[in-house]
Amino acid sequence: MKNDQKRSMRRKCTAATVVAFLALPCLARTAAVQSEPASAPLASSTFSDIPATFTPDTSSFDFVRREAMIPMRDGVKLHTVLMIPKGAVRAPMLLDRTPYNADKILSRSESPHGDAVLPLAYGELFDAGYIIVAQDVRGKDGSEGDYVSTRPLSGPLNPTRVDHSTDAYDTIDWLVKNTPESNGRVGTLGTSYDGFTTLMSLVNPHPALKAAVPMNPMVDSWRGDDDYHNGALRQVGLDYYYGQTSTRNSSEDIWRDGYDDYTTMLKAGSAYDIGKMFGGQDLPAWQHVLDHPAYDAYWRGQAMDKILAARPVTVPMLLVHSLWDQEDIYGALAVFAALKPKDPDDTKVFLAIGPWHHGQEGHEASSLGAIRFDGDTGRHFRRTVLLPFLDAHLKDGAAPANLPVVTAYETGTDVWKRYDRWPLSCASGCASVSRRLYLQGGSGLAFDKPQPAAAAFDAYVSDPRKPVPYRLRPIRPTYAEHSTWHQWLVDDQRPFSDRTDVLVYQTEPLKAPLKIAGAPVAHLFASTTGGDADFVVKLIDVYPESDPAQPEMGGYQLAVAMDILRGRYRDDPSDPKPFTPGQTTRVDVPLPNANHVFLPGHSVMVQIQSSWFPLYDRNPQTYVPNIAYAKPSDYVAATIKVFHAPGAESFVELPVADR
Ligand code: PG9
Repeated sequence: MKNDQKRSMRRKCTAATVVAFLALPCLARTAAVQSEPASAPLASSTFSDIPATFTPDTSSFDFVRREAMIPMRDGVKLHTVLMIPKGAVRAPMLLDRTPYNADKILSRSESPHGDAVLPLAYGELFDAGYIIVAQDVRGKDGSEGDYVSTRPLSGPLNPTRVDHSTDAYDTIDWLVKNTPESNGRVGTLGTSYDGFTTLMSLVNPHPALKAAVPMNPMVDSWRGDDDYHNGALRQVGLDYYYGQTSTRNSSEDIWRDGYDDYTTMLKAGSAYDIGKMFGGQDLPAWQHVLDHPAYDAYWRGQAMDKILAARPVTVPMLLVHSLWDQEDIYGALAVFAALKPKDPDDTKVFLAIGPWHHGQEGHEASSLGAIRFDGDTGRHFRRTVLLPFLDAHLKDGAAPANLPVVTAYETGTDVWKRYDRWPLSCASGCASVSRRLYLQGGSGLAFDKPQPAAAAFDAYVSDPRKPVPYRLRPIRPTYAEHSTWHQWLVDDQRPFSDRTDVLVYQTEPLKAPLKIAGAPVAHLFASTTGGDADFVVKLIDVYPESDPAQPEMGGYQLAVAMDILRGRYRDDPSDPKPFTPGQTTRVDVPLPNANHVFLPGHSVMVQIQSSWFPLYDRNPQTYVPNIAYAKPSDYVAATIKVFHAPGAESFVELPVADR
């Protein structure tokens, strides 16, 4: 026992000697122990392997990690982590404000090297001399205060005097006054929610804010980002809100009994019923989503494109958009459309468009699902667009970035393009004019109007008891292990074209390339025997049956733009109204932007259906006040007709662009 005690003491001293100024007392104590008689008891206060203080030796590290609790104007302190290149002098700072745990974001691995500790993209920026700062937003993880998911600006939707705009301002103010290594210039950046906080930093920006990079930002969660798409509810949001808002540190994970979400959610019923299985009714953020099914003041008042358009554009920004963004496919381009007219001399608002899933620009990006690109497009973007943009605005005496207004990856041809505007095409009066691609009898699709003699419509039965899956089953929960949620937008659409409740129209193989650059819109003439209906439209590039270079891609059906519209909002997103059963009605379905070339030998396909489950909740097809609370008896099958007759010609307006 005594020998053990001595060994303990020796170990303790060995550890303590790591810190130079502890070395002497340690040796003295060792000597004292050795001179004591073997039987003398040791004082319990000295019997510990853990030194009173321990300072790791980080002298070989190439970074200094600093933590701060930064006070906001209401006294709440926000937990902030700074990763400073060792020896930095007049370095610019990049700030990411996040609900996803600043500590975790800035600790990819245990390493003495900043670029290994940081996520890939931040590591590259660190190597380029930036101080990387991450902050927990109020109410999450290490920060004090109350969390409100995508907290609205102070005003009618937020009774407090603090929001992400004031918190960004107060943080930047503190950073420039308390970071001696910095040059006093700050950039904000982040992806998704952090892209939203980046946009918020542009509302009454701090004078030291010199650049912003909102990547895949959440902008309007009703029109086309996380919660709804054109009024159709994205049920997968439940898992997100459960994880993010049931506890402060996101420690609670949602669970599943079954393996296939299609079965689980079909059995449960409405979106409210699904939430109730997990206590969703007690999560205010989820309930807010369910209780605002229409585009009311709640959503309009939070739409970041509208908020920013009402203010001057003073800070240069680089908006980043992913063409196959499974979460926020609407936001970045909506902000670009809203703000570009306020930047007549092209010095403030820039856009990058890549062939990515949500956030893929920050990672390795040479492919997405089965689709291969021309090299690592994420790296290309970060080196040739992101870094020059940030350097030009944040580094002392840096050269101008020489960026075009728009840097966009063209899918189909796999080349990067420089544009002076977005979209390239317009309705009329510009070089690239949009063209109508008409649905035809006999499953045809062509730029000519349908012949009067042909069948007037096609019909299908949409049955909410057998909704069309949004991807091949089994469908794993979005955030489950091995989920491939991130790539679902490039899934082969062939399995769905075989269903009797999916209409399919296809052109002949193309003889010349067909380029689109902008947002297609489907204009449908349709009727239903029900009181309400959803319309899903998919614009698809059908590959030739045989491709010797990539045989497995023979006949692949790659969606280049697809989306859903809840029919009750067809005329006014704020004012839903039922269908009159059997009456032909015009329904316009806006699709996400594409920058794509359909190559010769490929053909264009349009698929139309009335459910996309379980990503979107089922439309019961009986008109009820709020579909999220529909009762089992409300779900009825309906016959949907889509017309291609004179006077009721359904077509997709393609943003055709000159090549
Ligand atoms: N798309 C996620 C999100 C953003 C904003 C609100 C809710 C969810 C995200 O990836 O952060």
